[in-house]
Amino acid sequence: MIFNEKMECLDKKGLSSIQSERLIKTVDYVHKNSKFYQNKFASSGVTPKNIKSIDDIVKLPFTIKDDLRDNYPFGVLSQNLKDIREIHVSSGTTGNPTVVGYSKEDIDLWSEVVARCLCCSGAVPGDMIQVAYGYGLFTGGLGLHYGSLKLGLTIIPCSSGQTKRQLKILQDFKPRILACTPSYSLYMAETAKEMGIDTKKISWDIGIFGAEPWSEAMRKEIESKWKMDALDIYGLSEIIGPGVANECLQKEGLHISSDVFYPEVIDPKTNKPAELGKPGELVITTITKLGMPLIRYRTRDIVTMNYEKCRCGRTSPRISKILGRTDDMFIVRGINVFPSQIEEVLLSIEGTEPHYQLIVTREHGGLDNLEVLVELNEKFFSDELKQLKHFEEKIAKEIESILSIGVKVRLVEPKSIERSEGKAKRVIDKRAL
Ligand code: DLL
Repeated sequence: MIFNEKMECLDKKGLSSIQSERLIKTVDYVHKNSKFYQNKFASSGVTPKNIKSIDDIVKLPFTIKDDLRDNYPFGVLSQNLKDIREIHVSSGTTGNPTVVGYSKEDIDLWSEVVARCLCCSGAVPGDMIQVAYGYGLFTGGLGLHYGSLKLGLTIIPCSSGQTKRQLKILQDFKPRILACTPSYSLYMAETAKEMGIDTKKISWDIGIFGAEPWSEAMRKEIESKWKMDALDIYGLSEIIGPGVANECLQKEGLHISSDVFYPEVIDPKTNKPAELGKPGELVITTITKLGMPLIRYRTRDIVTMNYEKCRCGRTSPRISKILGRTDDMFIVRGINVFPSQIEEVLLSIEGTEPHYQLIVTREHGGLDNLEVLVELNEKFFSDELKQLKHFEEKIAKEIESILSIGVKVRLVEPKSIERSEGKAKRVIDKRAL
């Protein structure tokens, strides 16, 4: 089933005309309503008059994550706070998180695009879905929830965690769809095995997995463990949350709702369009949002783009799976982590040196662990073992309060972390993603 055939199967000319009309309207709108964009346009010498069609988008300046952080909390909104109905946040590089505000119309849009994604994955009205993405400030839980309501699914809003309870619900309620991070689905498989559940005989037919990178190899593993179709869903809080793009059952790229999220792929070194089919950074402009529209937002995610019509009948362009990042952000248990966030904590604690390394591993069962190796300075290193333990716990607590995930801190001898003459290697990711 195609949720919005009119928009998802447009011919090139029809799509481009809608995109042009919507871009012109959005540029005009943000120019009238957002001080942030008035200033940005003025400093790059563009006015709404310069934008006559979607092809003129390249004349517009980029928006970056730091813009959101620098204007924390509400400086990028295009509407009064009283017209904002919901607020979500995701991690910033340091200090302030990134805040996103949704108007009533934006929540409707979110519901629509996630409903499209659910249909892409093979969901039909009346199906039961177990939503095991976190509910709360993270966009995963509520995004899948709104889309499921729109499509007419029966929702079990489990949120993440409490794995044994999730598995009991699975056995008793028999949902057809699971939505969570791909790594959590593997962790659930491991727990199910321990509980003696035959994972090949359960009711899930479809898994809607995203919020972190995962490979074809991982797809195969999940599909063989759970005997389901594992589909990829992509999104980011700044744009809307989940619902930006989703694979259809052909599994040949993720359909992006480009009538509402206009995609460009650029070479991050030159900031010019990447050659068609070549990997580059995905840049997205929201062309129908009202609360916090973003112009040419640099996602930092690397993809390739495919404009060919898909065998499923949709003409909406497809992005590849996310191939990497142009920055150093990595994702642990669905939580975005920037090394700079951890560095900031370390620098605020007396006794540590700004030499650290982050080691990410995946347990056999699919659970990710983050270990933080920190150099102590000479003075503190002579302290008693008991005191050092206490110190490790203190650092771990501080980091956990910023990241909201448990980490293991290990203090190491002064000068034991390898020095680099160039870019320091902060993250050692040992997961086979
Ligand atoms: O992760 C939104 C989401 C929730 C997407 C549930 C899918 C399912 P953020 O927390 O803002 O939002 O993180 C956004 O996560 O820029 C990517 O780097 C990464 N990411 C999201 N989906 C995928 C995916 C949500 N399917 C950042 N594959 C993005 C790889 C993904 N990376």
